[in-house]
Amino acid sequence: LKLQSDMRRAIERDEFLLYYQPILSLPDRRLTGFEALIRWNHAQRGLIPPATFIPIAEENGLMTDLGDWVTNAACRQMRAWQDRVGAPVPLSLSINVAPTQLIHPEAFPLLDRAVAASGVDIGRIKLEVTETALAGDAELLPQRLRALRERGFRILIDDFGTGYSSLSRLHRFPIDGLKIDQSFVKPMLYDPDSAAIVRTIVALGKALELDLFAEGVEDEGTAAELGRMQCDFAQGYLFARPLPVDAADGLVEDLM
Ligand code: G
Ligand code: G
Ligand code: MN
Ligand code: NA
Repeated sequence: LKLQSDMRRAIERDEFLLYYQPILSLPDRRLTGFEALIRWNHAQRGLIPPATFIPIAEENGLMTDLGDWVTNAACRQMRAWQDRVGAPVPLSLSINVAPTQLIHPEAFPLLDRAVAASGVDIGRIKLEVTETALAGDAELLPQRLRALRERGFRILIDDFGTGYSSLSRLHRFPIDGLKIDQSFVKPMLYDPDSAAIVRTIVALGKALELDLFAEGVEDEGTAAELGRMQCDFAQGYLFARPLPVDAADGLVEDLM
């Protein structure tokens, strides 16, 4: 496939960009941060979604380079917001990280450099790792996550509920929060089983003193019910789609 050779050049040519999806607190619906989501603005094909090119990056050993581009761009944006409003912004920034990126020998220096170069507070950066990534029995990933957390990054488990992490494994991972997968959140008002799963994940997370995030919130009723369940944060089309940076700029300015 031609995309794979294009991708190496695309990193150098800056054809990638980040969109930012707002994350709100419940029940008060205040803006608390953004999740950075990568897009590829391909010279011939236009905007390509990550589901198309992330697997190609993985298969071709480009995930670390691409991930490094994402971390640097996201941290730089956080710094730009800080400069724009003239103060550290009271927002967090979630960055999706692939397991290959974390297992790479240069993982720590690369992440440290991105944060140091931007001068943002490391405690505002949340690294999202999918639950599936934790399913293997390798010791390396938990070790890496522990070390990253000791450096000050926050760690969130993404797509929670879709993987196979046992409760004992979850307990061994040094994490700060769970992002409940959209597949349980979207149908929760009309499917009692999905509602029960969401309620149970919230209870589990609370018992482990974790922050709870609901993804894929598309309607008022769901947001209200999540608030009643004491889910802490929500994200979804009801509030905002992933936004181009200038739209996110507007939200940051409105905060101050
Ligand atoms: O934005 P969208 O819904 O199309 O994202 C699809 C998937 O791509 C999501 O599951 C998300 O985790 C993944 N993704 C988006 N941006 C990044 C990124 O910067 N790095 C990695 N590793 N995955 C990403
Ligand atoms: O990293 P993760 O798999 O969580 O990525 C979230 C993906 O879900 C993004 O690609 C984003 O565009 C998408 N998304 C975010 N909010 C909603 C929503 O309310 N409904 C749907 N269908 N997709 C959403
Ligand atoms: Mn995510
Ligand atoms: Na997710």
